[in-house]
Amino acid sequence: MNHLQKAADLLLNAEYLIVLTGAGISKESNVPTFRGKDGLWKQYNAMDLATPQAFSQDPQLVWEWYTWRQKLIATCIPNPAHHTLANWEKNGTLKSLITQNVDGLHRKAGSTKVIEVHGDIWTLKCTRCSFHSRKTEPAEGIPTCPTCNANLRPDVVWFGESLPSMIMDQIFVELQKADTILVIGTSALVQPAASFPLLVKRQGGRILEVNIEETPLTFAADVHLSGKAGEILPQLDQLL
Ligand code: BV8
Ligand code: ZN
Repeated sequence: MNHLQKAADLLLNAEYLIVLTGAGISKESNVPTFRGKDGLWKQYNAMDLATPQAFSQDPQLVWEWYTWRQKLIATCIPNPAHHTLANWEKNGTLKSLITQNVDGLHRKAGSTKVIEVHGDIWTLKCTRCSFHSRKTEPAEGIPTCPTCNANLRPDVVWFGESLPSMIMDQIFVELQKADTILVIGTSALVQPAASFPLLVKRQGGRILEVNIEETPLTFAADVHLSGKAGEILPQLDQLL
């Protein structure tokens, strides 16, 4: 039996299917990945920009990078992989979707049960008070707080920052219920997200992986589907 059919059978027999996505699912929407050959971090070092230290040292540089990404993401549209997952939510195949992406493309495709573990690139929060807001236009310069005038920052999770506890609680509820996790387009390097599939495995669940290359998770996958998410997800959908 080929891998695709085996994966489809596992999806059909799943009682509680959840999905974990990374930057690879948005690659075919022209959102650059982080670590691929044309990855975002290639031009910049992740540790130079997506950290609280970088922001306090040079908020201008960090905001230039986020504004550049916002402008890029504003022109991107969901691809067939995002649409397939949105349809699977509607027809009950998929119970919840955990994404590491901050590009909002799952919501744009119509998914609603989305847990954005690293936040949303369009949201801002104050570096001093509790002010928080969401923009649809890219930032200009360093936005300041209308309440206390301090610098605003992107409300995303940077390296060295822990994920919001409310988000972690939601994730553990989903992981405990899951008997199957479909992992799409992540290099499985960033913690704690990279460990989520292993938690499902440890409780007797199955891991399906869709990626154009092998990752540190491939050894634990029950099925590894090698290829582009935008092509494989519709093929899987045909078999369900
Ligand atoms: C935490 C949000 C602790 C912002 C991001 C050693 C040194 C320093 C730190 C650490 C360390 N060891 C562990 C850490 C902790 C660190 C970490 O994991 N570092 C790694 C890199 C070693 N983690 C953290 O700091 C996390 N917090 O641990 O807190 C703590 C605990 C308690 C109290 C206080 C603190 C926070 C991590 C979150 C960082 N924020 N982004 C922003 O986006 O601007 S991470 C960033 O990487 C993105 O969110 C991205 O999603 C994420 C993961 O990358 P991927 O999504 O996997 O993307 P990538 O490009 O890597 O891979 C793409 C994949 O797709 C590839 O496999 C490719 O083959 C595939 N692909 C490409 N095209 C396709 C495809 N697949 C299918 N189809 C295609 N067409
Ligand atoms: Zn403020």
